[in-house]
Amino acid sequence: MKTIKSAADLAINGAPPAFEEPLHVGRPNMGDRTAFLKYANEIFDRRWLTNNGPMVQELEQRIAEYHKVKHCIAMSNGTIALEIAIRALGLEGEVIIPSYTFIATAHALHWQAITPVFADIDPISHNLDPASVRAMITPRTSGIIGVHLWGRCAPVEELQEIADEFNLKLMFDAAHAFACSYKDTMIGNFGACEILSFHATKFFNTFEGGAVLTNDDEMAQTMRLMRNFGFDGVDNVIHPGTNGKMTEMAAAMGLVNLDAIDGVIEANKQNYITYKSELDKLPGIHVIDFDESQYNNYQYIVVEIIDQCPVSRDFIIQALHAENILARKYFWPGCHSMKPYRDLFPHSGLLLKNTIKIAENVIVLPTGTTINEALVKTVTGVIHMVLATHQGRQQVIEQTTLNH
Ligand code: T4K
Repeated sequence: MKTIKSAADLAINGAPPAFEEPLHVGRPNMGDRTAFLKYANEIFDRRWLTNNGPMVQELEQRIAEYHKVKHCIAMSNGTIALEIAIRALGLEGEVIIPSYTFIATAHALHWQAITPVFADIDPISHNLDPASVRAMITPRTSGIIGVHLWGRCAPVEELQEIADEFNLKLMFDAAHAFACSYKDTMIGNFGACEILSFHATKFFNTFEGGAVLTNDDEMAQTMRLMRNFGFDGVDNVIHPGTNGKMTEMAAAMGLVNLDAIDGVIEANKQNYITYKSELDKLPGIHVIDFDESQYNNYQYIVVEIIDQCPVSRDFIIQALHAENILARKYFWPGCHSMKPYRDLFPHSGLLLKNTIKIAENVIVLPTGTTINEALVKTVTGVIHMVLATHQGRQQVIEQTTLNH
C-alpha cells in the first residue's frame, strides 16, 4: 500500500495503483470455514440436498427469531422471493416503486406483466417520498413496494396510511435491511411481507439466497407452496408455483454466517466511523448517516458528492478505479433510465428530480470484513488528494472518459 503525499502519488497521474488486487464493494463476508465444512460433511452423509431440508428449516427458524417475526420462508435468491411475494399478495396492473433501487425490484414486477410505476425519493433518506407515491396512484394501481434503501427504513407509517386510504397492498423490498430496525421494531414486521436478499455481496450471504418474512399465516403457507411448484405432499399439486427453493449447502453457509453476524456488524460500523470522520470534513462530501438509536447493519458506505465539492462524482470514481478501488455508482442511472423501462416510459424522468440528482451524486465505497481502518484511510487519502489537487468541477467533468 502506498502513501499518498502529493498529486504525483495518484495513479490517475501515472503513479502505480494503491492496490495490486482490486478492493471490491461487495466482497463476501465469510463465516467460520471449519464449521461450514462440518455442515457440508453432514449434508454429504445425509444425502439430503434440497427440498426444505433440515438446515433450511433451522436457518428459517433462526432468521425469524432474529427479526422477531412469525414466518421466514427461505428462497433461492432475493429476486424470486420478490416474485413469489408479489404473486402471493395478488399484485396486478400497476405497482408503485422507487426508481432509485436495484433493477430486481422493477424486474420482479415486469417479469409478471405488472407495470412498475416509478415514484420519486426523499433527497435526505433516499427512500420513497410519500407525496410522490400519492401522485402516481391511478385506477390501475394495486400496490406499493417500498425499499429500505441502504438498510435505512422506508417511511413505513406514511406508506401504510396511503395504502389504507386507497385500498392498496403494501410490501417491502428489505434486501439491504437484514438485522435492521425502525422505531424499535425489526424489519420483517412491516407491510404484508418483506423480502431479504442473501446474495454473495450482501452483508449476510448464503452464496445466493433470499427469504420472505411475514406475520401472515395464510400468506406464509401459500408462499411455501409456491416456492415448491405448488406441491402439497407427493403427486399432489394444489397451487401454481415455481422453483424457489434454497439448497442445504446454501443454508449451511447461512448458519455459519449467522453465527458470525455480530463481528460483521462491528467491522462495518468501525469502517463507517472511520470513513465518516475522514470524509465528512471535506468540502461537498457527506457520508450518509444511520439512526444510532436503531439496529443497523452498516452494510453500505454511501457518499454523496454535493454542490460545493470541487470535483465531480465521476472524476472521483475514475481516480479511485485507477487505484484499483472499485467504488460503485449504485443505483445510477435509476431503473426508469434502463432500457426496458425507458422504452416503456420515455418521459418518466420528468417526475423524478430527486432520483436523478441523487443517482448522479452517489459513490458507494468498499467495506465489510475484508476492509479495515488502514485500508479505509488509503481510500480516503486518495479522495483527499484528488480534491486538494484537482479543482474545477466543470473542467474535470470534460476530462473524464466515463460514459455519461
Ligand atoms: N432488491 C434490492 C434492493 C437489491 O439490492 C437486490 C440485490 C435485490 C432486490 C435482488 O436480490 P438477489 O436476487 O440478488 O438476491 C449486486 C448483487 O448482485 C445484487 O444481489 C445486489 N442487490 C446489488 C446491490 O449488488 P452488482 O451487479 O452490482 O454486483 P456484482 O454481483 O457484480 O458484485 C459486486 C462486486 O463484488 C464485484 O466487484 C466482485 C465482488 N464479488 C462478487 C461476487 C458475486 C466477490 O468478490 N465475490 C463474489 O462472489 O449486483
